[in-house]
Amino acid sequence: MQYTKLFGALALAVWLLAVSTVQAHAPFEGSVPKDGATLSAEEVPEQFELKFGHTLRLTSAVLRRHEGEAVSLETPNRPASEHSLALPELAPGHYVVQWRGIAADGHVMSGSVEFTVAAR
Ligand SMILES: [Cu+2]
Repeated sequence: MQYTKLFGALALAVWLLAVSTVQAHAPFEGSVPKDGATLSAEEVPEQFELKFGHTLRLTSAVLRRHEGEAVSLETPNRPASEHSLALPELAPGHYVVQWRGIAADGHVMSGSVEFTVAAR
């Protein structure tokens, strides 16, 4: 009986921890351009947008061109659920944006988005 109660209390504690952790995170909800997108030369964006389910402070975002140099994108140093980053002029090629941020609960998050700018 005692063991059953103890086990039940432990299971509840683990479940509550799991639920609070999931809710506290700032889930990645997408970007513009989308991951895997292929853009025509006419669609080349001037901004890179990131969207999260909760507020997150972006600490860095780096744009890399395939076999090319890495460029740091300026990140607004404030918590927000949507971020819009100015892009340099993009020549045709394959690009990767690697971002890092800190969610409101202090968890470090990171991810990357790849897209291609097609040649004319
Ligand atoms: Cu978290």
